[in-house]
Amino acid sequence: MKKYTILLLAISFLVLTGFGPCAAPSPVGPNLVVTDVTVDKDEQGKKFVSPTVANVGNRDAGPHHTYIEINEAGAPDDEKPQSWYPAEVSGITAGSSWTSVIYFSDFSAPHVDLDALPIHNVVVRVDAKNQVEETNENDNIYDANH
Ligand SMILES: [Ca+2]
Ligand SMILES: [Ca+2]
Repeated sequence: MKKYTILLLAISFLVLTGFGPCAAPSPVGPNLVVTDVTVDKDEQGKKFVSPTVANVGNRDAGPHHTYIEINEAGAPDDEKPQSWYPAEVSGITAGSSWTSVIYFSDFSAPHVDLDALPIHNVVVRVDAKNQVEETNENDNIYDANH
């Protein structure tokens, strides 16, 4: 009887520490993440931003919206967004990515002259309306100066 008690304790220990047969399987679902953001200008000197969003999950992601903001670098949080652009994305299959070129002139209601800014704070909010159920919802915001 004592032998079985020790065996049960050993199995319980393995299960609790994740080595047993009840270890959590890898999560199933799409996961959208921003993998690249570039800010550049074309031959006419018009500035644009080009975000890339990858689906690093193992299921396709359906239609969703990704919001892109451009702010003056160092602008206080309560003054953001100073300008924004809502991108409609039809979907991103598992393992592939979406990219777009958005001219600064297409951003809505800029409170600042975006083209004149020497440094731009670019914020990308992937799946901003949470239309896609992802395995990780905490890696959807990109925020950096360019
Ligand atoms: Ca995500
Ligand atoms: Ca989501």
